[in-house]
Amino acid sequence: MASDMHMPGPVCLIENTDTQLVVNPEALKILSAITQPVVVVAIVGPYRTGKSYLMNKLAGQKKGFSLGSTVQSHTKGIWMLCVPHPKKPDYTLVLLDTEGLGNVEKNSNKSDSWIFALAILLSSTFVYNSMGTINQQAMDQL
Ligand SMILES: Nc1nc2c(ncn2[C@@H]2O[C@H](COP(=O)(O)OP(=O)(O)O)[C@@H](O)[C@H]2O)c(=O)[nH]1
Ligand SMILES: [Mg+2]
Repeated sequence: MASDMHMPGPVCLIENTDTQLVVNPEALKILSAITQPVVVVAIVGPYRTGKSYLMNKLAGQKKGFSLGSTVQSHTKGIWMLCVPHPKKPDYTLVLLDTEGLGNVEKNSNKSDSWIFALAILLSSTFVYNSMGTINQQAMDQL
C-alpha cells in the first residue's frame, strides 16, 4: 500500500507539445498507487511569479520543482509532486505546478487556456499566483 509517498522529485503529469496536451502514463501509475485520500493543490499564474518556489515551500522539499532564472519557462505543461500531507495524517498532498501564462516562447495562448482549465478541474484548491496586485490584464486573461 502506498501509504507514504516518496517521490524523489516531480514528474510531468501533462506534457504540452504546443499542439496538444498528452498525459504521462508514468504519472498516472503513481496516482493509481495512492490509496489515501488526496488534497490536490494546483497553481496557475503568469510566468516567473514564484509559482514553483511556492509549491516547493508547500512540499517542504528542497529538491522540488525547478525554478526559473530567465524568462524561459522551466515548467512545461503540468508537473506533479506527491508528498505526505504535512498537517493531515494519512492524507496525500498532490501538488500541481503549471507553466506560466503568457510564456514569451509560445505563439498562441490557446494552450494557456487548456492548462488553466485542466488545473481548475484537477484541483481541490486552486491558487492564482501573481506578483503585486491583480490588474485588469489579469482579469481579461482569466
Ligand atoms: N527571495 C524570493 N525569491 C523568490 C520568491 N518567489 C520566487 N523567487 C525566485 O524567483 C525566481 C522565479 O521563481 P519561479 O518559482 O521559478 O517562478 P514560476 O515561473 O512562477 O514558477 C526564482 O529564481 C525564485 O528563486 C520569494 O518569495 N522570495
Ligand atoms: Mg515554474
